[in-house]
Amino acid sequence: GDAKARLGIIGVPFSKGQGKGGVEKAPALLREHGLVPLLEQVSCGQLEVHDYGDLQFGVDPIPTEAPEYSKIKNYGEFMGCNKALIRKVQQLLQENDQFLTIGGDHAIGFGSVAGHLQHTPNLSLVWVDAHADINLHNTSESGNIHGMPVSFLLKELRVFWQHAKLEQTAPVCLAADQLVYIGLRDIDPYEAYILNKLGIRAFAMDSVDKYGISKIIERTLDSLKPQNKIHVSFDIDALDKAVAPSTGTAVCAGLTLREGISVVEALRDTNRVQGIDLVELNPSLGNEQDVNTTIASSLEILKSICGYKRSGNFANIKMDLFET
Ligand code: 4U7
Ligand code: MN
Ligand code: MN
Ligand code: MN
Repeated sequence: GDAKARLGIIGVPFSKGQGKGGVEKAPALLREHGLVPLLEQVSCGQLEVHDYGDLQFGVDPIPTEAPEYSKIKNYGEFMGCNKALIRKVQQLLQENDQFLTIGGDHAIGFGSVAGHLQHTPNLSLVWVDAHADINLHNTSESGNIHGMPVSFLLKELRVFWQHAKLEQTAPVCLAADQLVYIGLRDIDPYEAYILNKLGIRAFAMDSVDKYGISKIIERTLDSLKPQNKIHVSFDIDALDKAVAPSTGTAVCAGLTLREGISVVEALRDTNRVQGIDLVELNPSLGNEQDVNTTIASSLEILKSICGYKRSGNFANIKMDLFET
């Protein structure tokens, strides 16, 4: 119909999931670079963008009955922020057709997806990242919780987070067969074990090289239940360092910008993408040119998810040049 679709945006200036400051500045910076009008333009007026500003959040207590949780850095900050985000995402989905969460580090992937699941239990998750972010408190070498959000989401891994009281915070889980990874190239040994044990579809960069991105996209779409909505969690470090240098855990030999765009275009064209995260852009890292390059790549990815067509778009023009 003629009704415009509504996109709600929430900034989440959270940086405690890892050790490097600066990632909390990304939401304000992307707004300064015209994020909102840009997304309205690319959709040729078919998308109404509503910016909800930045999330406000506090700190949760660390469960005293689980001393091992103090090994995780900033667990209380993580839970405080994600509880607020879980509530906010449900509000965004009540008031909009789609939502975009701008990080912040990837620790917020937990709250963004958990809030989405709460509104829409029939959900598939595409995690575009150099990393699997599926560590448990007892497998993480770094203790950085931005390397763990996926493990809080999966039904099969709930047993490892007994003291997190996830049945209260995030009662709806994701099933491992509705998770697909694209872009992986830095997986910790225990993460590899978990992926293997749960049979999770993980298209690492060697698969991208072997089969080409279009085959990977095809296989990704094949594995998502057709009746499900889709959440795309895009860690900017999925992209190659050449196009996304300003990020906290950059890894060489990543997706080209074109491969990243192809992935999100294909997902967008399903018309089932309901939630999006863009995380890990850190403007305090690298020189001015690095920062500008990473901002530009982030905006290209978001443009494409929100409807920009490289092949051109005349769907919404009013005038017929050829009428007689
Ligand atoms: B990101 C790491 F050890 N796996 O757990 C860890 F390699 O959100 C990296 O994808 C995590 O950027 C990266 O600390 C988290 C490490
Ligand atoms: Mn709704
Ligand atoms: Mn990540
Ligand atoms: Mn990453």
